[in-house]
Amino acid sequence: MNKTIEIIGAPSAFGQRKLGVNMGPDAMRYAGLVERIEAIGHKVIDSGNITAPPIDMKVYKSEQDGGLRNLPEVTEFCETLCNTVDASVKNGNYPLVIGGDHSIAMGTISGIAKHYNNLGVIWYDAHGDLNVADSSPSGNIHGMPLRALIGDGHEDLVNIGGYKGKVKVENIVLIGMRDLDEGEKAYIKEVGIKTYTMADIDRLGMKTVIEETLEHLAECGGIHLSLDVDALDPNETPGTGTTVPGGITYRESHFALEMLHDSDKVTSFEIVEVNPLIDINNKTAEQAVGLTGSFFGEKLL
Ligand code: 6HN
Ligand code: MN
Ligand code: MN
Ligand code: MN
Repeated sequence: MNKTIEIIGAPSAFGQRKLGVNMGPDAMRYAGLVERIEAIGHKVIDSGNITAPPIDMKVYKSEQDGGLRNLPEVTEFCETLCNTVDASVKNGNYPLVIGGDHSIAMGTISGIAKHYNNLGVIWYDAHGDLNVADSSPSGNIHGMPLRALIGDGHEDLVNIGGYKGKVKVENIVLIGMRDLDEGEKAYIKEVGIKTYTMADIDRLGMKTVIEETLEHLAECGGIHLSLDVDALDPNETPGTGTTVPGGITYRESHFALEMLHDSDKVTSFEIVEVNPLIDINNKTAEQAVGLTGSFFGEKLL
């Protein structure tokens, strides 16, 4: 079924320390994002990039132990993104949010969750992004969005969109995990989040992982896919700020997204952490576009 897909560029670099990830949305456009989706037969509305507060380079580059780096900027950015995504769903469009660092998920999902009973979230990432300020090794807010969406963390982050508790732990599936901080490991065990580590993917294969994921989220009123490109192996996919060796292959990721497309269960999509300034010839953005094509139903024959 053809959709009207609204592309919302979310050029945030506030959630981490490497500038360039704010150029991710345009890198994906230059790699042919709009044309690729239109060629499948969908209608595309490119709504451009949402306006980011200015980057204060002195603050951005300053050393800081722990805490919450760029908290006011992250909050302001996510509030704007939340409103944009909310309007997109209200208008009957299919939101495709392109980042930007992963802190933007707090804006995206806050805008989406109120439209569904029990929103499911697939978090395709090397990391859990389940820190709070006290468990964070970096103070980088892109390591915290999923936990804030559940309802833990700084009040400003937890209340983005004017309400708290956007996602329930039982409606989350983590895929691709291979770098979890101690506090994140303890939290996952404590609350029992469904998790597929790289070892699980090796053992079960991606087909079973995606089948079980959809089974786990079968009662959810909608499903959001949050895809951090660092889930993929950095040998193939180098243009991202927090690479971890031993990742998911590009081919396996295509397969996962083809399966999710065929299920017709995923109701919104965001792809994050593409950083063209640390990439090789924009290949990470090109892969992100290729994966997006699979997700929206591209077929060879
Ligand atoms: N991401 N767990 C580490 C931290 O600093 O909290 C890494 C987070 C990476 C976040 O990739 O979206
Ligand atoms: Mn992430
Ligand atoms: Mn990550
Ligand atoms: Mn780590």
